[in-house]
Amino acid sequence: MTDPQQAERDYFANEPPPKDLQANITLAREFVARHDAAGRRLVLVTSGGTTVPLEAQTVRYIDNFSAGTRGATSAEFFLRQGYAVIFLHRQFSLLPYSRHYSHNTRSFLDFMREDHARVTVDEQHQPDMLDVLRQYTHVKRDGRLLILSFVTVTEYLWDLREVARLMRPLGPRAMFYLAAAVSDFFVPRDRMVEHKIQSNEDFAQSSTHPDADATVLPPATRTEGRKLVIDLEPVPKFLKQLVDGWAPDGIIVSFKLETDPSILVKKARYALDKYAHHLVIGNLLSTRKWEVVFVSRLEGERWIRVPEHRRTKSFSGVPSLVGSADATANQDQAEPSQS
Ligand code: 9Z3
Repeated sequence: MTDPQQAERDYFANEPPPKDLQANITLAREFVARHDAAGRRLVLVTSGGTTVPLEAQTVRYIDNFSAGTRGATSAEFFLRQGYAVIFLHRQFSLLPYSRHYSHNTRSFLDFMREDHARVTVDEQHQPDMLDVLRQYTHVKRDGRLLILSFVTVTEYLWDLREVARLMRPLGPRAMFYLAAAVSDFFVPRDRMVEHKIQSNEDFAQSSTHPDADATVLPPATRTEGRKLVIDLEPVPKFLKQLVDGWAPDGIIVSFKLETDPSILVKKARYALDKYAHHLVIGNLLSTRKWEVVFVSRLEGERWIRVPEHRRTKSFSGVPSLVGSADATANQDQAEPSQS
């Protein structure tokens, strides 16, 4: 069994940091210091899916499912509660506030019309848009939202580690709300091919990136005959490191995503015990919009469900569990109902 600290050292020694890491650290350092001085609670919300590039000059990649609805919606709720929020999200996934008018089949332009050569918002959309605009303006005026982005799993982990270290001095005033869908497997840099994988055998590459130590293992992506073979390695388990090494006194809320209802609670409990997080929120891909299960040491297992009659789309077209005022919490131990 690999020592997690050694796995961490190896990972960050081998996987190059994102180009914008220093810029992100500078922004986050100022943000954390300012809100720490104001005595505010701070939460790092992660959101969206991470990618796993298959080539160094990336044309193909493996993606993790997530639109960013959970993260962007939750960030708005934290902001409403007075938190300062670092929103670490997958580039181009949903953002707090603008999510109400983006990524929909309806364009934001559909909410507007021309009135005497000026742009105005349609009468029917005025109340909702005014409400969103006021929240957004308020948060912007207070400088309480910092938006950072990642694309690959390696960028995500570098950003997570550095931001967590900056938040460490806040102790339990720092929360980590890990809604991003993070890849479990990846292509290590020293086994990554440099150029686009070729389907034509005559053009197939046998060598990896020039920095790579090709004597260790063959490229992780290679053609064998006409087949493409992808040989991924496990991403080291960082969820424990977050608790032990990077931000040991922070409050950690992580999400567990499954598709098989019969293992969801078991896996969430396992994560709670293994990683010593404060709360693990389990959800199933098919029902995540209206039911989640909270698994914690204090309360055991608690399902939260949006009542059936509320499971309609909001004006933004995005049904949302977090956004529902009358989501019910119940203590039932039953397996989630499938819809
Ligand atoms: C989640 O389970 C999120 O709730 C969703 C949200 C990704 C399902 P959307 O963005 O979806 O609203 O479309 N996130 C965590 C997924 C994850 O990768 N968890 C890891 C795991 O299950 C632990 S951090 O192993």
